[in-house]
Amino acid sequence: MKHDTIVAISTPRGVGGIAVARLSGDDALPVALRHLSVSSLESRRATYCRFDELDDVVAVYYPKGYTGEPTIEISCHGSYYVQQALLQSLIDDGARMAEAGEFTQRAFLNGRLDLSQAEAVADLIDSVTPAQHRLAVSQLRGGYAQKLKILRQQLLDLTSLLELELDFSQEDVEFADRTQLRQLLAILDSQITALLDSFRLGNALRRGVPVAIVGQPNVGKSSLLNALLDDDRAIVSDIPGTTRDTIEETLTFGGISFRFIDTAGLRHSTDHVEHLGMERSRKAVSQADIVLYLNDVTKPWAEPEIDLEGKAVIMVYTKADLLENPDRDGRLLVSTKTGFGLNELKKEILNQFHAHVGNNSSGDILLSNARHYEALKSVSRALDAVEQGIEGGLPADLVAVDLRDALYHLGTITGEVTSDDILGNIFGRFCIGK
Ligand SMILES: Nc1nc2c(ncn2[C@@H]2O[C@H](COP(=O)(O)OP(=O)(O)OP(=O)(O)O)[C@@H](O)[C@H]2O)c(=O)[nH]1
Ligand SMILES: [Mg+2]
Repeated sequence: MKHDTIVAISTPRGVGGIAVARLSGDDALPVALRHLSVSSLESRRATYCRFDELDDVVAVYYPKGYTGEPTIEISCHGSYYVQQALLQSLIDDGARMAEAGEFTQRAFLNGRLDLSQAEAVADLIDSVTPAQHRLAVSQLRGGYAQKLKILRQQLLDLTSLLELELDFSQEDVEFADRTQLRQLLAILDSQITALLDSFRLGNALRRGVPVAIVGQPNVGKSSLLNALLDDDRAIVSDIPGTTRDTIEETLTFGGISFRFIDTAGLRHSTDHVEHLGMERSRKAVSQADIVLYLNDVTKPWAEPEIDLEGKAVIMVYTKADLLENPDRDGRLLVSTKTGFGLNELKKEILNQFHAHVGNNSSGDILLSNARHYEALKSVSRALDAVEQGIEGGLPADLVAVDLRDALYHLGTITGEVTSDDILGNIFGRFCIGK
């Protein structure tokens, strides 16, 4: 198959000291050489030369680059004009503008990366915190792919055990070795369950740990969000019921991203819109890992009228500046007016994160991608059907159908099985030049 030659600027949009244009495809070298002031490029060596009359550049030729195809990277001065003119010259000469994610898609199609690794490239590019970076790197470099490979091998072992059985089915033998089948199933099941369980942490690290701020109206929820962000993000007023909709903002501390969700105050109200808001508050709590339950320290304690089952709850007493004698009495006191207690609150949030969300049974390997999570759930369902089939004495060929189903879903993670829809969805999210 011949690969047409694609080109894009791979550095961020805008003006910079330098910009890098990437050219990939079968004709990448001849196309580039027509514009460079040298007659050849040594492989993997930086060559200082001129690009037409446009700019002094540094060109590097990779016979098999990131995409697995001949690739040229040209570093030019990062002016808007130089970038555009350089691109245009290469396009006029037969290269085509790359689509979003097309370099990485080619790397996948040419077998340089599996699909989960290609997705990790996107995560790596997007990573902001050390935790996100660690997740992406571990998914990119092996550990994760290795784990999936082992699962796949175990599934294949199961299949061949079953097929052995199929071969003998005319002779009406029982499953050759049911205990072995069951053992393998149990091992697979526990590994998949551990991975599925790790998604809570993986997803929290990747997307930010959801922290809901709840409490009665006027206790200072929106003020707390603003104080944490150091920004006037949410409307604050002394009118109870100010916040109607949930407001979400991300803040990073202790190497972890937290998604703070300010919610509508909880109270009995006949106002329709306020009711809708409180519905959203409940939903925010149900999806949160950590809940900050706020109470105005000058008011009597109000029992939370919301289901906090299974959540890490931090009781926070607000408006500490209004206390004449700020006696902590073991309570977590904060004031958004003076900033009192905010650092302590952050520390407590980190503690709760490590105690309740940050523990993980599947070792270093975390599931952080929602697509993989759904696929693994399907694998798990198919394996349940296999188990039931075996227990129920179903013929081996019917059990094999469920087993193939499990293999299919596992294959969608790494890309042994793909559809254009899946690929379009994944690579469409990249930006151009990646
Ligand atoms: N003295 C003092 N007042 C505060 C503090 N935090 C908030 N307030 C005041 O309390 C009132 C309510 O604050 P909000 O942040 O809007 O309260 P809320 O919990 O978001 O209220 P709803 O959105 O109505 O549920 C405002 O008048 C704030 O100025 C504080 O730390 N000290
Ligand atoms: Mg509010």
